[in-house]
Amino acid sequence: MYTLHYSPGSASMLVHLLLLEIGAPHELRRVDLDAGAQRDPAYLRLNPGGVVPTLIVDGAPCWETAALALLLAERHPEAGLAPPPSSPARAHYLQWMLYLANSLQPAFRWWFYPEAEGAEAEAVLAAARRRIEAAWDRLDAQLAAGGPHVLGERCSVVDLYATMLMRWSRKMPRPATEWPQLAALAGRVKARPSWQRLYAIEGLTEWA
Ligand SMILES: N[C@@H](CCC(=O)N[C@@H](CS)C(=O)NCC(=O)O)C(=O)O
Repeated sequence: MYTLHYSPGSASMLVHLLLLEIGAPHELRRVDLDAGAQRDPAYLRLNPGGVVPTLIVDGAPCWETAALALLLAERHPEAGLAPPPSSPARAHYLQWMLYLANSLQPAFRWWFYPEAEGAEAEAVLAAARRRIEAAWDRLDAQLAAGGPHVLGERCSVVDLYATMLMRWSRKMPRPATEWPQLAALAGRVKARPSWQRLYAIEGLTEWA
């Protein structure tokens, strides 16, 4: 049994999607980010960064979205959401997971939380936008060369991760869906029962 501390539509979405894909028994605990519940001392004891997600695994709190996604795929290989360690696709799987985690997701953090004012904030937002759009260029090219999923024929954690991040761009000047291959990938992921169940459970409506 896992327990996921989550907030609708946030980074916890990937972990929630994976729990649904895998069919792993889990409980959900909503963290009200608008009310600042992520900074409650009790929550900070679980996640000292004061962010979601936190996943309780065998009684221990674990955090960092990408790490949780890698962990779930590893603990539940029967779900077939990651190439096995011995497979030739493994290197590219890790490469794209780390690219999304290190290059793309942090740029969204700057976009949503520039931690600056005035002209400095404008500069942070412009840099974040450049970084995000460069990532869409790279992912779109990968899909054009070897799609329909990022790793080829089979849907993997990478596609779910990329689609969560694409969703975050929906109100940006150039949302990810302006890139044709990315729009096609988003359509495929959104058609999955896990995506639709997550929308119902988290009460999401935008970008359905
Ligand atoms: N690197 C962390 C970032 C998580 C993160 O930034 N979560 C956001 C929601 S998408 C959050 O909890 N924000 C609340 C806050 O910063 O106060 C991860 O991937 O888990």
